[in-house]
Amino acid sequence: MTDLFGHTRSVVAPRYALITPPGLVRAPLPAWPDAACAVVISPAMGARFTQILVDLPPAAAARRAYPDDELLLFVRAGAVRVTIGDATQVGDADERLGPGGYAFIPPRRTYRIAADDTGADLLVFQRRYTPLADTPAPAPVVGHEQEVAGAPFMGDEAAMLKLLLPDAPAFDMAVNIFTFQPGATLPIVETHIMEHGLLMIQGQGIYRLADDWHPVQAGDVIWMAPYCPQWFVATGKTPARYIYYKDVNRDPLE
Ligand code: UGY
Ligand code: MN
Repeated sequence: MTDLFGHTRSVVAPRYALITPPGLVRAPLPAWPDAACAVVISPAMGARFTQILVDLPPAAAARRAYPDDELLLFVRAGAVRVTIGDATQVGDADERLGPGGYAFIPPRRTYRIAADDTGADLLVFQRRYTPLADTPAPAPVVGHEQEVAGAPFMGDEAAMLKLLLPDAPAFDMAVNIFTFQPGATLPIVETHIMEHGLLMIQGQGIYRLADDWHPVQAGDVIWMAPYCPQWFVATGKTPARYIYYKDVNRDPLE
């Protein structure tokens, strides 16, 4: 938006953060030793999950670093081969995923994520899984966002919502994709206990976060803490789309 020295649109506030691409600083992580990773949301900021942008070079691979963590990866560009388990458990998988492909890997499943010879840009949401009494941990999910049907959000055909994961008690995270036609809005200023991690994947708009209004565009990341008032309007002439994480299905005291 601007290349003025000393200026940034990024803001890290007590109840939200807006992180914009020009300020990203990347480094490898234990699970991604050959990748350039930008940890854009983390407990260091007050969040209870981690959101990472991973630039995985050609033929590089990732492995599990923390056995109790679950993760959802979404392919932004390039392609990866995702292998989960050894074909002996429900949901074990071995698939090539291009842009729009995604994989949910539950805790304690072995996996390997290997980039094609083109490399891959990934979005990863990761957190420690919260077990639920008498409920087995969820099985892996592998899919493509283009194959997921959207539904009007609170009856508005101009704001379509896709759920990438099953809405079932075993899952303690949801990852959804919103598509807003130009001028469409969230119908209310939401104020809720769930927190969000968000990546704008197309278009632009204005995000209300607490008492501030921020112009946002594709590539921007937003963290919203529990109870952070939030609202969005899509601006410009093309639809705006974002993918976001939400904690779900667990008692507030857990
Ligand atoms: O699922 C949600 O809470 C969603 N409507 N919030 C958001 O898009 N900021
Ligand atoms: Mn919300």
